[in-house]
Amino acid sequence: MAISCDTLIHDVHLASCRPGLDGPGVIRDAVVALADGRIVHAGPASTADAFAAAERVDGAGGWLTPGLIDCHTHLVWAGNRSEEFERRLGGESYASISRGGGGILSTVRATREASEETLFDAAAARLARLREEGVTSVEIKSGYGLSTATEMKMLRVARRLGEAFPVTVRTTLLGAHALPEDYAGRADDYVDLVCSEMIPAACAEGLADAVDVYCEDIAFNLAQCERIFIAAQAHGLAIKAHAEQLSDMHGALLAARYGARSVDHLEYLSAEDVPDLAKSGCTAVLLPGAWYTLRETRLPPVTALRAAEVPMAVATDLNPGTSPIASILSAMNMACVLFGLTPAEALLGVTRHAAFALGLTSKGQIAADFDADLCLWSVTDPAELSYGMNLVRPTRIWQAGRDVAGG
Ligand code: DI6
Ligand code: FE
Repeated sequence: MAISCDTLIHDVHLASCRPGLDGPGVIRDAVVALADGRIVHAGPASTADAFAAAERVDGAGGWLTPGLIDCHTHLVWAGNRSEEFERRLGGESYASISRGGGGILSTVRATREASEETLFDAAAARLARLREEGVTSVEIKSGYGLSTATEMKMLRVARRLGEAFPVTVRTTLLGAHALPEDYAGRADDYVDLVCSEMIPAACAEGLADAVDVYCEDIAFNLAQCERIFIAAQAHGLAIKAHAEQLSDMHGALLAARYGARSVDHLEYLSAEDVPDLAKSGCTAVLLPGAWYTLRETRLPPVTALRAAEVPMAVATDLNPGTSPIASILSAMNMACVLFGLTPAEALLGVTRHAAFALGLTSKGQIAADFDADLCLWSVTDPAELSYGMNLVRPTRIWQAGRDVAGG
């Protein structure tokens, strides 16, 4: 008696991204069966006859990957920073522009003034770019409000994007992104606001899945970040941290000690901090777009992270200042070319490991009982996804078992 299913995808190879298999979990000459939004079977082509499918899809010898996951974006913002881009090309540093009231604070001014609708429309256009490349899950941070009202406005927009489009959205409160002008010289008072007002407000409306901080000498120090981690934990929210981007403050280690799901950037992470990071089970999120845009020179310790088997994720860090790059495939290419990841590691970085960074336990792999988030690629090798820039697009995209390639 054949097993009924909604969709059977045949004549494909799988980059399953499952643990314990070669590279990105290669399974050649396979079939995948989908039912009720889940993967019910992924196995050899010979098992196809066991299924009676409402729809059969001929993969034409192409490759199936899990739906791609962009686990670190700031894609809700108003205004743009092209003027700052020109100043940096002229030799000004990111840090000096920030200290002079530009950078994040210039986006904060524009975002506070923008309506929720204006923010939604601008963010929806950026999200569409990511979805065209096969992104089926995305993390979206606040952090350009730096006031409770505007931080909540940003998180509402992020939640609405997940309701309006076929994409899984995880939201992150990043109130501790920069010190707002109205709190100049009063960083501890502003951290009080983040802990006692922003986090409770986000929880009261169910707007945040995690809390993030910018642990950097131009942002918040270890003691301030620790207070925010304690407040996040008290409210049952996951923890993330922008750490060791521009200096080594050992912020990653502090976040890992508080059970952080991910620590992000890590250019200045010292090799001696890696063993404790590995023990914590935290995911290292690499953001080559910011490294490229800022023309950084200090590389994250990829060799040490690899040797310690710290899961490495790769994300766009899509934001108006340091990574105006709405392309997960370009981030994969830069992770290989600039940071020395292999194409297999880059693909795991936007699937299984990105799922770890967001606590998405049913995503990021092609295996029975995982969500039916999949991309079909007309390529001869999954390495083609990171091989170039703007060379490939998925020919089919399924999100929760629905074909969403068209929109
Ligand atoms: N690190 C970054 O690279 C971004 N935020 C952060 O904590 C910068 C965001 C911006 O410049 O708008
Ligand atoms: Fe970021």
